[in-house]
Amino acid sequence: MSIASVDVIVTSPGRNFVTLKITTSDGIVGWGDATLNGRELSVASYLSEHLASMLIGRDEDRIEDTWQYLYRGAYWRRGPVTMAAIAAVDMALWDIKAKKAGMPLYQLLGGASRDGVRVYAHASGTDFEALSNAITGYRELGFTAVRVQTGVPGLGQIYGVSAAGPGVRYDYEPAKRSGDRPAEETWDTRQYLNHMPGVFSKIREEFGTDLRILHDGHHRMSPIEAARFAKDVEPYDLFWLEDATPGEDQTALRLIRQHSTTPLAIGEVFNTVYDYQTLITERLIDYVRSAVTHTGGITAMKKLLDFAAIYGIRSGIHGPTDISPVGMAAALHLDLAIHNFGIQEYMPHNEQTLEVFQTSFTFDKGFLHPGDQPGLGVELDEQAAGAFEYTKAYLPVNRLLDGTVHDW
Ligand code: CS2
Ligand code: MG
Repeated sequence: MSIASVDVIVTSPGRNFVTLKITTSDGIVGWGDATLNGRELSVASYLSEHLASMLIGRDEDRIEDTWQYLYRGAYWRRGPVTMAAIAAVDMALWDIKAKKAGMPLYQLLGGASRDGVRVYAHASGTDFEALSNAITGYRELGFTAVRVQTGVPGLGQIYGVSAAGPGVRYDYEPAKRSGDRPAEETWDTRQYLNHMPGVFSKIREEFGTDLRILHDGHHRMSPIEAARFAKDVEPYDLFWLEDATPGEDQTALRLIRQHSTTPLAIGEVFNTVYDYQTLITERLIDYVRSAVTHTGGITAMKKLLDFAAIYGIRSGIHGPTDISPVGMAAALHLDLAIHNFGIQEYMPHNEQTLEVFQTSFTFDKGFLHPGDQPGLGVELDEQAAGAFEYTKAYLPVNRLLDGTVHDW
């Protein structure tokens, strides 16, 4: 058997997705997610223009060799575009291997280490009342963990808070179809630092101590601001503070660690284990945030999470709606199998997306399970996909009140 065809499918059921389809000479199909929010066509062309031809005729079972061939053979290694392309190939080959074995992928990764995968939902609100309603709604759905994002008085539309208004389940889509340039948002860290501790205090008062509360700083604080924030929120027992400061400046987290025991999560914008080397070996983080789709696939993520396990660091795989159901399924199979599982992000995809991607993972009382279909358990309906044409969309650009460009 060998790889007979490689196809790249770009579709936009509510938001843009790039999916790789690999078909073997025996007609077995594997799917891989290659979605990079705001830069989708770069990955689509990397796959169709540069990788597809070199995959034809390769033995689909040689997953590790293919990974090394694509990583080292590129010469220009690492980076979000390259690693998303390699991830899609890797996911599709693991999908094929598990289908050939007649097993769900997690069985090939060591079998289940738990009965289900604890997930967290995105609760947000422009003000506390809306936020409280959203948290209540998610708790009624059985969630035991929520990420909390809220408006900051005096600031307009900010990260993580749906412009569509409050609700238990809304489609917060950060990428905007804003024509030929990104939309712009404004930000003021000082108002944010002064506002948020009071929000967490009110949440603990209203919802008690058992609820796991997560918060995403989204790369916006300086190291000392992040150290202050992590210290200020310590009494509210966050499950994690995410992207407190731009994570590529790995040693900056030493300062946060000196001031607080608030657990830290970083890595959704990383794409190889090398982005984590200091963070993991110095135990500067508690959770690894990468998405399977952005970090070279299942082969690379398993190695990264096994490396993290040696240092007592757990998984917190990235799972927003800009990771497709294929990428989400890959995360769930890893989540079920690895020992050092932490938590899984879960933003439910909208109805249009689920018209295109037939999934088999299930939600029950705050936990997901990948299902026991052979492979990843997700199939793409190409006819349905053809009905949703790609539309350019950009993540916003963020500016401070004085106009200085800032991390979004
Ligand atoms: C966010 C992401 O889910 C998260 O933790 O940081 O939703 C991020 O904003 C998007 O993936 C950007 O495309
Ligand atoms: Mg995040």
